[in-house]
Amino acid sequence: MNEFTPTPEHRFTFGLWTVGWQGRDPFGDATRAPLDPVESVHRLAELGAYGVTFHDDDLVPPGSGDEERHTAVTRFRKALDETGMTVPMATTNLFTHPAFKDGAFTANDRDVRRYALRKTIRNIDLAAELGAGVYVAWGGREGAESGAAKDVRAALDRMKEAFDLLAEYVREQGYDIRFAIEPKPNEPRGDILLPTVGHALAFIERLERPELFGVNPETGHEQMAGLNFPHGIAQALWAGKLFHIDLNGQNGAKYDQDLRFGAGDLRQAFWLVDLLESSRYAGPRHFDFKPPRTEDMDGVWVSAAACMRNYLVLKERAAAFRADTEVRAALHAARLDELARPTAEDGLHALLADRSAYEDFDREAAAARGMAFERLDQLALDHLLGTR
Ligand code: XLS
Ligand code: MN
Ligand code: MN
Repeated sequence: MNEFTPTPEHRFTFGLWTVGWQGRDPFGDATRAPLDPVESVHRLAELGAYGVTFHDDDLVPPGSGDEERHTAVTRFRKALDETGMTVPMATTNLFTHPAFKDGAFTANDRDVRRYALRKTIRNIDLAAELGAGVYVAWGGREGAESGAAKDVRAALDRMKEAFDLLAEYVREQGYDIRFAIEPKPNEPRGDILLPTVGHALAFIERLERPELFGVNPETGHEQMAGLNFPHGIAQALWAGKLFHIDLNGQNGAKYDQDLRFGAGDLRQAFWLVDLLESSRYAGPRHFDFKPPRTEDMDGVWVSAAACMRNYLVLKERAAAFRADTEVRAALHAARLDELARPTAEDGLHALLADRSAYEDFDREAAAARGMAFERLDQLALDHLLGTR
């Protein structure tokens, strides 16, 4: 045991669909056999995880009758009891069945929309039963490939209607559940609604009960849109809306790679861990990755263990960076403490009366001041590389 050994206190969680991914992609068949959720719970517990999450269909095979459903849930519960694993989050599969080809809450077909709501509500009951506090909603197929096919404003009305109904349901049942909307710019649709953290945050404010809604940003999804993930997370934290997070790895703007955490953009992963730890984000560190289809089952568990290890290594590296006295001096030289100070705490009238703010302001001197960011960033890189 050392500081890089995961334990349940670290609150690492995994989707059943992550380690359970069989490696089916648009060009190739499955490379791995199905994985029993009960085995996933045991293996992940042995690796030091805190919990698992699931789509309804990951746990209860689609098309199951009541008896099969009961058996699947009972076996799963037993595995949770035996291992002490938790279920902090659950979500709905509204994208695999062909009925969802044009979306779920925003499908043009009204009967599909009503079915999607009922399917979601059914799994919210199970989520509540298993003690989940967060319900994730990823709008996988809420989108379009062509312009006239989707009236985006009408679709957003339907999306709002769906979330308002779900919030009403949760309230009526007295469930202690909040929703986390997961943005993604594209894939499997050409364009998906609520494509980024920013779009989702703005949408939430239009809901009837915005306090019940936050975001579940995924590393690779923001990076697919060319965005800076730590910046998106910082804004979600700033808004009090980081209800959950999907950690993984991605190499820039391309298909959704879902690499293990730490693969892909390592520098963004470093700043992300620095941010989550320094902001004291209290939610689970949830991995939504796909062990590449090149791997056999041994490779799957290696990949899952590496997600947790990489998080802990980066946590140690970020703490070393923050504790370094030279870094503190560099932060001061880069005037981060000045950014933390309000711009006009003396008020509007004092600002207007302050000649040094405008009439006597030495613009050329300000322009000539270096920001000293390069020294600061090189110190960060040295810490990340382990050379400090
Ligand atoms: C797919 C999403 C999905 C959600 C849960 O890209 O990441 O796995 O996290 O439905
Ligand atoms: Mn993804
Ligand atoms: Mn995800």
